[in-house]
Amino acid sequence: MQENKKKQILLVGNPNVGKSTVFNSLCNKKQKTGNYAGVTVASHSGNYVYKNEEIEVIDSGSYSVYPSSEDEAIFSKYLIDEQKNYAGVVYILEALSLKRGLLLFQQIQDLGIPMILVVNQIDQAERRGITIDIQKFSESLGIRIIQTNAKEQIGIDEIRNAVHNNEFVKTDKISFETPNEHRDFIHKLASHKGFDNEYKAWMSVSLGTDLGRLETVMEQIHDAEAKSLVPKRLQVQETVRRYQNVDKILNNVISKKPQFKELLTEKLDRVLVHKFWGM
Ligand SMILES: Nc1nc2c(ncn2[C@@H]2O[C@H](COP(=O)(O)OP(=O)(O)OP(=O)(O)O)[C@@H](O)[C@H]2O)c(=O)[nH]1
Ligand SMILES: [Mg+2]
Repeated sequence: MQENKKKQILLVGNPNVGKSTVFNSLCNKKQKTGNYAGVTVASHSGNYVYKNEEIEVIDSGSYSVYPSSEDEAIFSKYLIDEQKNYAGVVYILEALSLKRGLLLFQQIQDLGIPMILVVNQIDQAERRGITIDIQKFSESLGIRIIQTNAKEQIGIDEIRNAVHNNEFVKTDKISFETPNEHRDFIHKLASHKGFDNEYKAWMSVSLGTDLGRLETVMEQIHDAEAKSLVPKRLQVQETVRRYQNVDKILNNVISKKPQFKELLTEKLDRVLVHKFWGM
């Protein structure tokens, strides 16, 4: 992950969403991908040329904002501290698990990182009669959405085009609201540490000692509240709040057509509970 002239993009998303499949499709590679979580253990780098522009692609593999392994911690640091090295993140959502995917998406969005959003495995949603109102979805997230079936190369050129045109979007509206009881402290911390947004301050506290940040933060602040903050508890609090927010968005966006089997059951039910025929 060295600084160079090529435009660099990072593929990020939850396990098994199709990052490596998108990576292979973009770079015309035939590397093996698996259908179980954690197949990509270390980050992979590849290249492609589109309209005379050379793009370097990094497949982030497994990643979390709150890292639980060395690999994740290295990538996390790169994502936050080395923004000048890359053009943006291509974030992959899986059509069938939007809720889980949006959690990580909004965390990265709240860090002020420019992103392009992809909903992959749209064929799986169609197969199950699940409709995603892409227009509404896109409006509520404030970002354009590219739909792909990476296995069949559908939508891959749209990603290439969006990357070429630098359609990465950075929002300044943070979706995570600091809980009331911590607001004063987080506010103080953000200005003390010179964070350009409060979520970064929240995250530095929630990270605990992993990146050696908490000690320095707390030593400098001498705040009674700081000593009572438990990082893991803050992470849980954040997750709960974010899921409430994500649920609200998805309720207006996802609908499910009943499948043939379900329609049949419904018809049978109607016959069975009929006031004359049913008992
Ligand atoms: N039906 C369908 N399957 C897909 C699509 N994209 C990927 N897959 C399959 O989904 C599974 C996971 O894909 P990967 O590309 O390995 O996912 P990943 O995000 O790299 O997974 P990790 O590296 O383990 O986090 C594989 O079996 C792929 O063949 C798609 O658009 N449609
Ligand atoms: Mg992978």
